[in-house]
Amino acid sequence: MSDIKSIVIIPTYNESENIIKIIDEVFLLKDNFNVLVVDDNSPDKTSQLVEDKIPFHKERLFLIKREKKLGIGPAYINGFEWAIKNGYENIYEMDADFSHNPKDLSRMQVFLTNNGYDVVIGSRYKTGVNVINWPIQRVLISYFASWYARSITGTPIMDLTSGFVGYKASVIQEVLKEGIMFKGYAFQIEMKFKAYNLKYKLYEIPIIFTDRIRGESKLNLSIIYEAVFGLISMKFGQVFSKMFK
Ligand SMILES: Nc1nc2c(ncn2[C@@H]2O[C@H](COP(=O)(O)OP(=O)(O)OP(=O)(O)O)[C@@H](O)[C@H]2O)c(=O)[nH]1
Ligand SMILES: [Mg+2]
Repeated sequence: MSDIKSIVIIPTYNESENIIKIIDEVFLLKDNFNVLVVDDNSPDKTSQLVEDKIPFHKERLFLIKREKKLGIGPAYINGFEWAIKNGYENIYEMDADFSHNPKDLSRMQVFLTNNGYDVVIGSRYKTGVNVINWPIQRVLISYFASWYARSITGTPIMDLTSGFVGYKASVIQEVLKEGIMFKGYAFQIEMKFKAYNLKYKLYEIPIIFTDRIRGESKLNLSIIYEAVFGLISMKFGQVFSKMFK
């Protein structure tokens, strides 16, 4: 069991079919992870399920309720600020839909705690393509997105869009100081890009990613546009700021 104060942040929008099961799986791990759910007023009452569970896991389970669906980026930023204020040292991001296997958190914890890394990424593309049940078009789009993000930003990470990541709190603090511009899943690229540019040590561990079985995807075109065009302007921003330093 690890003494490092660690928390898993799970953003949710309509995850009533998954949220209780995934919290239970995290609590079964030996590592003593706490859980913070950040819900954007899900119409399916995801937050009510969490509220009903909190009395059974006082001091381990927490909930932030936001007014409306404002994107995964701002949800995580709220969660990060809360986790830092409450003294967590290792802070994890994980989806609610079981695409990420909670058991991998224990493997990630080893790298973040004992092996001297600052950021540990659960990577679908570290060793080939480890994706289960995604239609081939989806795999190709995701793989291409990762290649595109790597080429534009110059960040040497195979799975830049991964949303299964552990950060040391100090990394998040420094990255937040730089400011985060993206709201959709480009947010995941931006976090890693900024941590890399701040010279933190990033490490990818291979994970097997499984498509969601329950609930619906929230991926839409505006999230994709933000990533495709936003990354170019983010990279330009970095190049210009270096020139005028
Ligand atoms: N709080 C909050 N959570 C969100 C929002 N959008 C997505 N999420 C959550 O973020 C996680 C990832 O979203 P998904 O819908 O699984 O997105 P995805 O993984 O790209 O798409 P699929 O796996 O194909 O369903 C899930 O836990 C969602 O419930 C949002 O606007 N606000
Ligand atoms: Mg998903």
